[in-house]
Amino acid sequence: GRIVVLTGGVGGAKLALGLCHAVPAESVTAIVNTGDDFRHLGLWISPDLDTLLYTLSGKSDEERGWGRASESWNFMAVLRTLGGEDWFQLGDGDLALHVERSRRLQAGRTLTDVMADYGRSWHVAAEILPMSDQPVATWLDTDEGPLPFQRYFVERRCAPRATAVRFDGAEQALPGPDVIARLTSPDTKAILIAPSNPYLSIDPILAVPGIRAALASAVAPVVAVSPLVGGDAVKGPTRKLMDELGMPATPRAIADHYAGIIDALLVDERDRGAPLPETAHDFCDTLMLTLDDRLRVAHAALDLAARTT
Ligand code: FO1
Ligand code: CA
Repeated sequence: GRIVVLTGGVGGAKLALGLCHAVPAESVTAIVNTGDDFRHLGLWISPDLDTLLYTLSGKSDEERGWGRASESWNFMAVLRTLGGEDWFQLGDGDLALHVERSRRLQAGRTLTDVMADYGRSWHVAAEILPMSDQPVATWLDTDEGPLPFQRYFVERRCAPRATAVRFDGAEQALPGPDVIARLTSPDTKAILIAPSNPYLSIDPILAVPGIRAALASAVAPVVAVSPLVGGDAVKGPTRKLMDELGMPATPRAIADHYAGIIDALLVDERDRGAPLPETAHDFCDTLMLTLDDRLRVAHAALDLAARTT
């Protein structure tokens, strides 16, 4: 059977890699957030798709959490001497990916197509599906005004106070060509929601018309892995954002956020004492530092799914 995982950036890629070792990698489908995508220096950048591609092909920089390992930065260095925009770092190898993707998109190919080709080129057995081939852009309303995601996240380092998150273009977007089929196929044995930021990484996927309904009506059990470890986010602004949007950083709040979609929540064992979901849940050490950790979390999520059917 197929295992489907909804994912954003780093945390999701780690779980996806664990899944590819827990079950045959060719039976894994990742449905990936593209709300972080943006046009920069004339190029189309897809950070979450690329993080997954780099992770599953063994090319990711584990320490930095994005981009390629052993990257060189000549392009950025020269760009800086010309007074070019340097708030968003593009490594030389990474740049090749963006240039070639932009060329193919310009020539009329779809993002789904391009990512499938990239996966084949780099021998990634798992299927990497963009949530949509139409542009959807995550914006944050903040005390400094509205900011596009990368300006908020990278340039402003999440410093502005957020009041709302929006997904521009979501209403007009269609799910990627195979997205609904993978979610609703009788061959799909489990659907996982990665421990990515619910507001910034998973909500954009759910905002694409048809995806939320497909999850709610899916035959396969839907299990989310809580992004909280001991009441805090492992990385990124999850916790700060939850505070600002007035949501307590508890497993119960995560489960409530996914109400109507998930059948069970995998909770970090450090959060045993926190307010827990009233619905099905289980515990596991969800911190994913090593490949063994990723495998353990993947197995725990799949086990919980199997018990939830
Ligand atoms: N994150 C940063 O904090 N600074 C950067 O300069 C940066 C560049 C970058 C380039 C390509 C890419 O695929 C990702 C990049 N990221 C960078 C990470 C990325 O913007 C975010 O971490 C994700 O969008 C969040 O999921
Ligand atoms: Ca269901």
